[in-house]
Amino acid sequence: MNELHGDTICALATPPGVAGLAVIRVSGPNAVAVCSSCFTSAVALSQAPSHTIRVGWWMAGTTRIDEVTCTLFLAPNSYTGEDVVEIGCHGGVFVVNQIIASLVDWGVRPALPGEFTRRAFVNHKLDLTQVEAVADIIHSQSVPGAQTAARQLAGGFTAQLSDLRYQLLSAAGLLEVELDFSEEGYEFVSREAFAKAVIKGLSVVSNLLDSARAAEVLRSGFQVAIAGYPNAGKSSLFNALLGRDRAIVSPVAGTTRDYIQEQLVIDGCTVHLVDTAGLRDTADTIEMQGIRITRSQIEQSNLVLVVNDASAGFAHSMGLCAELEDKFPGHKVVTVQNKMDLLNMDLGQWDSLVPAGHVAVSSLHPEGVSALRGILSEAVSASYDGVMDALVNARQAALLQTIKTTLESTLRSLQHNIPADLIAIDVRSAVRVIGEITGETWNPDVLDQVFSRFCIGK
Ligand SMILES: Nc1nc2c(ncn2[C@@H]2O[C@H](COP(=O)(O)OP(=O)(O)OP(=O)(O)O)[C@@H](O)[C@H]2O)c(=O)[nH]1
Ligand SMILES: [Mg+2]
Repeated sequence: MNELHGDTICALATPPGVAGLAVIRVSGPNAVAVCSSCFTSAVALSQAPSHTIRVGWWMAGTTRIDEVTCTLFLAPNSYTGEDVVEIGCHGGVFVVNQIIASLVDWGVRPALPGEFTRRAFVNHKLDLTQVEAVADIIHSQSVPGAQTAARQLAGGFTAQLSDLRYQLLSAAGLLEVELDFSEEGYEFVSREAFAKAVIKGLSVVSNLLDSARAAEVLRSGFQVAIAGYPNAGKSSLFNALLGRDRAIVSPVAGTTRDYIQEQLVIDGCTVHLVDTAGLRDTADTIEMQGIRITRSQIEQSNLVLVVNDASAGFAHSMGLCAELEDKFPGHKVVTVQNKMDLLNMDLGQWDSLVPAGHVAVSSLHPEGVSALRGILSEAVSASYDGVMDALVNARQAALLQTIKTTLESTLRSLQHNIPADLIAIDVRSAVRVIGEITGETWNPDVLDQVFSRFCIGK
C-alpha cells in the first residue's frame, strides 16, 4: 500500500510556552531550500553536510527574528526518512510563531498530529509496533512502562513474532508446492515438525495476549478504589496516603458524594487513587447516584480496598466484601481495618490482632498507613509481572486473538490430516494478521487510529 507525501511540513516539536529553548522541525523535499532562504550563517545550509549543526540568524525578509541553530539531517538518514531541518531557537510564543509564519510564507504546511512519525512509518524507518512504542513513550505513566516501550521501539515486539512469521511463510510456500505433486503423494512439510512450530508460536502469542492487561497498567497506571460503608474512614485514608488534606472528612455519614481521584507514584508507577461514596441502602437520590458511580469506579479498578471501622468489629464489613467479590469476580479485594488506634493497643500488636490477610491501619497517624503502602507496592509490581518487550495495546490484542484462533485451527487440521490447501489458507491468513500488527499490511483507517494518540510535532 502506498501513501505519498510530496509537501514539506513544519511544527513546534517541544511543548509550547515560555522556555529556554524550542525546537521547530521541518521535513520534506523543500526543507533545506526553504530554511536556507531564511537562515544566514557563515556556511550556507545548502552546502552543509548531513548531521551537522550551523549557528546563524533566522530572517523574515530583512528583519532578524532570532539567533538560532539549524541541525541538518539529509534523506534517508533522518527521523522521517526525508530531508529534515531542526531549528533550535529561544523558547517563547512570539519567536516560535514568527519562525513558523516565515516557513509558511515559503509554502511549508503546518504538520498534522503525528505526521512526522507517520512519514517515518511510510518511509520504513519504523514498523507499526515501533510507532505505537513512540506514543507509549510520550504518554507513559510509569518508569517500567517507558522502559518497556523503549525495548519495543528497539524492535522487541516484532522480534517476538518474526520467528513465527518466518516458519509460517516457509510452511505456506511448501504446502502450496505440495498441491502440485498431490497425485504423487509427496509431503514437503513434515506435519509433526510443523505442528511443533505452531505450538511454539501459540505459546508466544498467548504470552503476549496475557500481558495485555499488565501492559495497560504500565501504559495508563494502576487504579485503586477505596470503598466501604459510610464513616469507615475512607476519605481520611485517602488523605493519609496522599499526604495532604484533599478530601473532606467529617463524622457525618455520607460526607463523600462524588468520587475524588488523585495520583501518587509508587515504585515508579502512577497509581490513580479513588475515594468513593460510602456504600449503603439509601433513599437520598444524590447519594444513590454517588453509589452508582462508586460501583463503576470499582469495576475499572485493579485493586479495591474495603475500609472497615475496626472499632465496630473486624467482621463489620464482611457482608460488603462478599458482595463485592461476588459482583466483581477477578478483582483483587483487600480488607483494611481502620481506626485501630481506638482499640488502645500498641501499633506493634495491630497486625497480630486482625484476621489473616487484612491490613491494620489508622489514618490519623502517619506511621499507621505504612503497612498499606507496602501492600500497594506489592500489588503494583505484581500487576505487571511478565511484561517483557512489548506493551500490547487493544489493537494488537485483537489481532493476536485472531492469530491464536487461526493457529489453533491450523493445529487441529494438522492433527486430522486435512488437505494441504486448506491448511495453507489458515497459515497465509495468520501471516497476514501478523503483518497487520507490524504494519506490513495496513490501511489508512488503521493509521488514523494509531496516530490519533499523537500530538502535533511528533
Ligand atoms: N480515631 C480514628 N478516627 C478516624 C480514623 N479515620 C477516620 N476517622 C474519623 O472517622 C470519621 C469519618 O471519616 P471519613 O474519612 O470522613 O469517613 P468516610 O468513610 O470517608 O465517610 P463517608 O464519606 O461519609 O462515607 C471522621 O470523624 C474521622 O476523623 C482513624 O483511623 N481513627
Ligand atoms: Mg468520605
